[in-house]
Amino acid sequence: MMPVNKDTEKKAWWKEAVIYQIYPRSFADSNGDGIGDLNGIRRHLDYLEKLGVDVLWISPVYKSPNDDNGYDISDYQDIMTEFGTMEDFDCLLSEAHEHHLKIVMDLVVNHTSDEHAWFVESRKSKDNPHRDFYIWKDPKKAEDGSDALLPPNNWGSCFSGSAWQFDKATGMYYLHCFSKKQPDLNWDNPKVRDSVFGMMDWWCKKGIDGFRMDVISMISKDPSFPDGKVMDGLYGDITPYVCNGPHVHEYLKEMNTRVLSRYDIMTVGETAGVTVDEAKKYASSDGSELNMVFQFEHVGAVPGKVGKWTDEKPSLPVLRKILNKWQTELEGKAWNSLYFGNHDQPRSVSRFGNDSPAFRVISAKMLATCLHMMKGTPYIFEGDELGMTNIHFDSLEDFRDIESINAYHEYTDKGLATPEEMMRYLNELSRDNARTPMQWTDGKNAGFSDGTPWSRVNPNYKEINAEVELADPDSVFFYYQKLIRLRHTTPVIVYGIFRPLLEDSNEIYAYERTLDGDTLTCLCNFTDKEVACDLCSKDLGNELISNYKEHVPGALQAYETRVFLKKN
Ligand code: TEU
Ligand code: CA
Repeated sequence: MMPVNKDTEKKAWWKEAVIYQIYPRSFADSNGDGIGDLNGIRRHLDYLEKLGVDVLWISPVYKSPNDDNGYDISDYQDIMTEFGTMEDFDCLLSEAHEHHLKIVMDLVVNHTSDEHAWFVESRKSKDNPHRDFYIWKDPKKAEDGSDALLPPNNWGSCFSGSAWQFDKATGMYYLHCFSKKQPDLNWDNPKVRDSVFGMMDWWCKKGIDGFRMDVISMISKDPSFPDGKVMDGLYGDITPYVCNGPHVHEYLKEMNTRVLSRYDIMTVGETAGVTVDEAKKYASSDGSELNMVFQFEHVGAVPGKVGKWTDEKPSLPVLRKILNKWQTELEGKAWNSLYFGNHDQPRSVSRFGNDSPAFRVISAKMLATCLHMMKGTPYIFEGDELGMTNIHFDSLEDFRDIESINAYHEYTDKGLATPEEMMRYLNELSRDNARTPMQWTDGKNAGFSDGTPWSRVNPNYKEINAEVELADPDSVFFYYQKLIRLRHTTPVIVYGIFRPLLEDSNEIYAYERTLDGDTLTCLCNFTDKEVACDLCSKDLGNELISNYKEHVPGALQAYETRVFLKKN
């Protein structure tokens, strides 16, 4: 393929940016109620500007009963009580801009809360003007002739149980792909699209800088609502019938025309079930839908023992095959997002690196390098810049996440996993691992709150916290700062073509990037052993960054990464 130089590849600020995800509930508590809030974020804008990131993606801050920690919205144009007020938000937005930080909001419009006014109306009667804002179906008759009322099909919710909830008032079921307090909106109804687009425009007029779109690949369902393949002997798999549905691209093109294209904003779709071919549509470089999408193949690389749940870690060959596919097959057609962690995933150093005291720092730096030297927009999840790790809970009572708690009960009640197995799986994969309070200092509650934190602080906050890392030039924090600076000053990192190297190695992830005759080479040892590396002995140019000061000729030390740049 002809090397694409940065002039032919359309340049854009969101291609050159580094995004930092904030989960407000866990970031910083300003009023001592144990829950993070908007004013807590405002207190740390200097920290975020020092790190060097360009954009803050803030998980939902809208009014919500918090059945799913804000991903169940009851008023899109008001702020959740625990997080503060709209005035607090307006201050955060203007102060972020003063700190050269853009703000991207989390748009959750596949579903609302069941406490949203639209749903309160919709469930009142079959002829309510808002009835068709949601997906209502008649019960199915039992095959045994009894008068038992059954759900319209066998679909299972992502949060366990049936995806259908019977509503006595009108004797019908409504669809909820997530919790029963998260009824799915009916995007086939133009009034839903009008209402959503109007709300989006209202936020854009406030001056926000973009949207992360929650499960946006699920907004168009298969109209026949067929039974799915039964999983674990429980419920039907909804993925083929709710992801990448018949009208999803039509609706996103409409969203683009009516809202997105009118503002200089960035958009990233969280596209559960997306394939490379679908991503070429969602994130097409023709700009007709979104700028980029999150894919889930690498974080879901290990098949679950029950559902998604396992304590097995992905191998390097499996991880590399997936990431290389996304790097090479989107080239010139669509833009990648790059992430290892977020509020739904375990901590990346625990999942993909090695969080033991001997290797946590070195492997966190290696993982970050492997990701940040790739082509696409990198996302940093709060605390990953410190090398924060999974927490270990001994009791189910310590967990807070609806997905984890429901899964534990469903799989143990049905005898599909023992309590011990489920506790192992939860400690490996639970979303609570990412939602422990941000570790700011080695003081009370890691400096997160003066009150009792809503979720337990990781006991390792004494060693792992922002304060100690800001005093250590060799910390993970300053390593991330250097990676971000490199991206801001080295065009080949942003626009260079990706080419895999050493594709058969079980230990080393290697690739190169080329642009206008510049060649960057990235080498990452994913193991805790020194491994031979002939590539290291070649003339690859100047070393841009490494997580070791001393090197072994012809080898990579445990979790060693080295990046070289050979200028044209
Ligand atoms: O997540 C969508 C999604 O697919 C989740 O099921 C996620 O992949 C899974 O939890 C990983 O194991 C989005 C939000 O990111 C998540 O926080 C919400 O709970 C969910 O949608 C519903 O809004
Ligand atoms: Ca608070």
